[in-house]
Amino acid sequence: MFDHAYGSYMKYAYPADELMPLSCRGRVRGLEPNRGDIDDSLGKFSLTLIDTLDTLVVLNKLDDFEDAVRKTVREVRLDNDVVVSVFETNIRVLGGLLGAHVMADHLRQRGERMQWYEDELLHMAKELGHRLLPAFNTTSGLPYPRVNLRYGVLNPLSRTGTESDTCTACAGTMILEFAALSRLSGEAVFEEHARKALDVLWEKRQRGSDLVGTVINIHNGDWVRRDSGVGAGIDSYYEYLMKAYILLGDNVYLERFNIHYSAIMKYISQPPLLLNVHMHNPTVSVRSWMDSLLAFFPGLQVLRGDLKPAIETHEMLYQVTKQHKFLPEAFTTEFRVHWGQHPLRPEFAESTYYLYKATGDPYYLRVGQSIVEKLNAYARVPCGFAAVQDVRTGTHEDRMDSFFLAEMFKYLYLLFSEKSQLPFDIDDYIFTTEAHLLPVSLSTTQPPCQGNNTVRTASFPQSNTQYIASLEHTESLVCIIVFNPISIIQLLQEHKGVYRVKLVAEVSQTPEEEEVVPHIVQLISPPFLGRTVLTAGPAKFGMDLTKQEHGVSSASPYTACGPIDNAAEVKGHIALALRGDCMFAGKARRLQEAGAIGVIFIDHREGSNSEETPLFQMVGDGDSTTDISLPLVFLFSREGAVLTAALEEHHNVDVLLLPKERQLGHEEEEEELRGEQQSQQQYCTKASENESTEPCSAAVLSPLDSSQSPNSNSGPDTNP
Ligand code: DMJ
Repeated sequence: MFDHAYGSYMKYAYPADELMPLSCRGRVRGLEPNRGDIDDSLGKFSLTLIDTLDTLVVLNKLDDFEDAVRKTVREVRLDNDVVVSVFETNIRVLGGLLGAHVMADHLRQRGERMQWYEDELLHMAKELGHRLLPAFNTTSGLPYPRVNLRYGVLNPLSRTGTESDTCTACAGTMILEFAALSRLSGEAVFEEHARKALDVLWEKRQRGSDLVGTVINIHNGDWVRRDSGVGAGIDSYYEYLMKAYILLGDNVYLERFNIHYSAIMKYISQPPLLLNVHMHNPTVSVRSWMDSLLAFFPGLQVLRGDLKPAIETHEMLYQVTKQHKFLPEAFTTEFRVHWGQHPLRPEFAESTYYLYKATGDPYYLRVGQSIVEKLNAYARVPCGFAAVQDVRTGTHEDRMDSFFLAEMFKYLYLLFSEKSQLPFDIDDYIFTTEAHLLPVSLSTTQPPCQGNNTVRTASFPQSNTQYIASLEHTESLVCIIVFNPISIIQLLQEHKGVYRVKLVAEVSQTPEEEEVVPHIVQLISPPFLGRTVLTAGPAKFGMDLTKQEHGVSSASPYTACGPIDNAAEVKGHIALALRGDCMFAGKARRLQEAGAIGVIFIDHREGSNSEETPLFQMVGDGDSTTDISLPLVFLFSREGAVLTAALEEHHNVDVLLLPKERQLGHEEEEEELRGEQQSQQQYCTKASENESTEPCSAAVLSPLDSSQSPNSNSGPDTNP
């Protein structure tokens, strides 16, 4: 089937953007009657070829892939004087180039193929990224819906730039491709713009319902259409929040997704239906029909781990396809056709694939089989596969959209294939909304050169001097990584050969050769009594840790990146502060000023823990840190959660911050323990006299003898 579709495109249509499968020729914009908005996908850049590249690898057609990449590099131009949709160009062409680059790079590294490849596709992706960037030149940061590939948006020759609105999905479906481009190319600007657009959409959500509308004004951020669903106009905005978290590992995206998801499940999902509601009055449905784009949603629910509603909605969609052969573009809640067109959309196959992978239920293979059979029976024509104009009559339309090759064949092929048959490990990748493959390893690639903390001086180890010197001649702005401490430094060229040095990020790793002395946070007040020991990372600055024993309380704001508003509470305590948003040293200074006597930093990455992630040493901000005299340690989030749970239950918890080797209660420290038992006993007695509600159990009297510590109040013990 794929050979028939792709072969027909290459034979009858290439280098045109799309195949016209009934006329057996290519669709060239301007030469065919204008179809309105859908023609905005056509940029005279051989759209279908680029959108298909990584499908060739998935289907193990590696010779074809190599040929197609050569063709793309040699023959495709991206500087055409044509107005294109920013959204479609991003997901299909930029995504296509990036997915293909990632695959080409993978094959090249395996050493068998693509040895001639020198990142040409990535260079093309970068060029295209720059051609899309003018769209972001709005006061809000939401992108214009269209750009002229050659003239941008504001140039009088561009024939665009007068629009005031865009769809939510159009503005909110940039982050995967733009972040991947930034991280692969080293140019931060793409990720920054895509992120900003997402920030605006988040800010503009309806605060009562946590839903977003379908169309938004790009200049003032006002909602233009306030109906809210998970299909047309919004769909991939939600998809990209979830997948941005997976691809980039940034919790902010997951938190936003989760808030939206709860709202969707509260108002929009009425299993098995997914209805559109008014964002301000979400208990009222705004229409009684659903659109076929929402068929992707069960797949997203699988990624979210919410199988039950995914299975129910998918089953509902399957019943609609049984009745009408394909999913009509729109169908009523009684499954009647509302709009009969079916442009060979892949969303139902996509959800079927996810459900099969999650459940292993062969039922989904039979669903896949029915999709294949219907395509062959009702869409296959001599020159490819033709869209269905109306599912009720079965008439065809002279179009075969590029997503048919990019997505439909990938999901169907993957549904029926074993992991071992693929030329790469599918679990290392995530699908974009156009099913292009991006490696999840990008999450550990730092976004290049963000932030703006300027340092006055920096010294570079001898070994790096040569590297810097060679960069001087090529770039006016470079990022380099300087070890010991690890920091990402940006060199800004002020005049030729003269650089200003800017420290832009601390990196949460320590070079292997530098040994990190493991530290601990040991909870010593009742009921913990030293048995709860949390592995912690040290800091390269602040107090050299000796035994400290203090209550813990949280800073507000919890990140400690702004003025501390609960200084009175923090004063005299060890403060808790969340990692992220600003430098460790800055947080420490603010908390020190507020009167804290120590800081425990807690990782902001959900699920991180000291068993799976190597400990690292926190580094300063490039300035002198001799003014910071507090003891400082770092906990991964799982260990941090133990501490915060303890605090929640007991309000004040005494802890020791100290190097692990000095952990209280080590066998070799029996003597010290006995002394400690004594003091705990005193503490307990004293507390009882004060009518404390803290339990004073056998464990208190014998805290280190596990046979005598059946105390159910003893709190979580992470060090049995
Ligand atoms: C694709 O281009 C993408 O999946 C997009 O997100 C919306 N749907 C079309 C295919 O239906």
